[in-house]
Amino acid sequence: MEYDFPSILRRFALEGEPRKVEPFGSGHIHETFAVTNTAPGGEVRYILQRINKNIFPEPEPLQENIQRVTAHLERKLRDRGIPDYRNRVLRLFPSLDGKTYHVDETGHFWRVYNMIEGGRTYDRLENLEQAFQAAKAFGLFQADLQDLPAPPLHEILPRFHDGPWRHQQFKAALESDPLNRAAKAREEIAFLEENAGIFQVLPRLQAEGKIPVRVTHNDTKINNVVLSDATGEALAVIDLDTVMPGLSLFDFGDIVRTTVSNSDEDEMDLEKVRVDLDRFSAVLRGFLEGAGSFLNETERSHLVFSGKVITLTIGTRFLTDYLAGDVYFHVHRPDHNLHRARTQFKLVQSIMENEEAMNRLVEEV
Ligand code: GN1
Ligand code: MG
Repeated sequence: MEYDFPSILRRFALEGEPRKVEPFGSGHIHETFAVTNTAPGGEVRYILQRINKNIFPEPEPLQENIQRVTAHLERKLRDRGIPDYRNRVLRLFPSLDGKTYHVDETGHFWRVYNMIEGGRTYDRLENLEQAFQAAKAFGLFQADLQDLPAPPLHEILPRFHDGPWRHQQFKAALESDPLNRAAKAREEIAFLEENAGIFQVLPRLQAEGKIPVRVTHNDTKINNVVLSDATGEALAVIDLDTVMPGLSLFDFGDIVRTTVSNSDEDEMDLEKVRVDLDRFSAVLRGFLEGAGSFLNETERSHLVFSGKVITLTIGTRFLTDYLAGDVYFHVHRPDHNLHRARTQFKLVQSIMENEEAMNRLVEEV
């Protein structure tokens, strides 16, 4: 897609003049670009995003959430005396009409963030230290938002991690099977139907008042944290569209999903998709270092379970989107969403096989 970047960028109050705009990152939802501006003091880089309005039709509540969350985080970092605190958090740049976004002639909306400098994201982690640091960053992120002042954040994507609801959506897609794809996904469909009982557990505990709703990130895939090139520590947690009220466990679960196997989300060689206990131990220790102080007993005892249920949930969403015709997640090859679902389900299987050993690790920390 071709965009008139200069005219879009002119709508925002930025330093200098645009020199270069390039596609950036590996997100499945928005279109993301790195912008390099030439300014009197040197080059300044920004992140420009065109929001996927099929998924986020309303800019106001979305941007309001992000503005509140980032301002809160920035204040905390500053009060802790962190010298480069402005590079440790995403900051929204205002548009010329004083909003945190700009709507173009086609009705799409755009936003601009600072580029987190001196680090990068990883779709697949390279070592245990990275796993520890990334998980710790997500734990601290939750900790820092525990005292976000009222009112509650908008529920931007209602029922986002609601497993029973995701299962219903899957059944509806299977029922209509508009592209006759179900035949190709028979094994995955069978796996899901066999294991759908898993979805009932957390909603029940929540209804019984055993698991509280907190402010959570809700998309803690490992490439949503920027790690420093120099020190390896986390610089900032990014991708804040789904920060809203949620269960802490879902955040830990998605960390588990995207770290414990040394393989990609769409890995074709299923042999490679399996739990590495050292990786699990690293993310467990990291997350608890950040969030350990406020998790209750029920949350602690479901940490391993959360990895299983969120992996099943995201796998269900990939499978549903495959059946529906790839209408939600960007795809880059034929049957991509089916491959993603298959990989998730293989990982669920591996978590089940390692569940006892993983739970022992939880008891040990
Ligand atoms: C999407 O935006 P991105 O690519 O970080 C999705 C997550 C899924 C993830 C799977 C708003 O995350 O829920 O877990 O893909 N985000 C949204 O890779 O649906
Ligand atoms: Mg992302």
